[in-house]
Amino acid sequence: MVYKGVIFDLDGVICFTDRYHYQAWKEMADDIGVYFDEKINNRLRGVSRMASLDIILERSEKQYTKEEKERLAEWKNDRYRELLGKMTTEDLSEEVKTTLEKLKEKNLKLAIGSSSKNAKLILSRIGLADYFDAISDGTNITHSKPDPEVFLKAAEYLGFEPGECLVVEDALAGIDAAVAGGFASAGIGEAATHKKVTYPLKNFSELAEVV
Ligand code: B16
Ligand code: MG
Repeated sequence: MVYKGVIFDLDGVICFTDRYHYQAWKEMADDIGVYFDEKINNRLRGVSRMASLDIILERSEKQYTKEEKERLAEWKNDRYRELLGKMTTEDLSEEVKTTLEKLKEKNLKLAIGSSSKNAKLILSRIGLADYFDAISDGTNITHSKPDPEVFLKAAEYLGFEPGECLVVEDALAGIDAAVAGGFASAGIGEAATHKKVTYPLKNFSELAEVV
């Protein structure tokens, strides 16, 4: 299959903001006395902010009101954005940079398909503010992964059909979303183990060999 576009998840694919999400959620969970660890954190990959909070609060004995949950999510997001302030262009790996360049040389159009409402801030921290042909993120969707909305919007912004695009993901929920939207997919890390992934990848650079 010859693709016209490639749609990238951000956190866990282009850069590794997952450790900052973990740190901010961990501080919040410790503050309210709720157990939280790396294993629970893995369930938050690709999941929206409020849905992530609901997963963390599964361990809580207290029932939180909508307003209380909004306050907790806001606290976590403020702390997360403070941590994002530490990111620089050094946080973009040579491997990712070189592979993206190779795809551009093949005349592929590149888009972001991320659940994050902080995607544009992250892209600017790592020096990719104007690099992608389209950005679909948490600010333009109402349903997060495994719903395909974020990828359908990315394909629409690129002007291509889902069948003409390849989605690159690190989360199982992201591959579910790609399948639901009619996209081929490439999986990194845990996403490479998904039964329906089109191309299980060992590393990011292998992407240049499959498109
Ligand atoms: P925010 P992705 C996702 O990014 C993260 O994997 C997930 O952990 C996070 O909860 C979600 O973005 C929302 O992020 O709180 O910044 O809006 O993997 O879809 O790029
Ligand atoms: Mg991800």
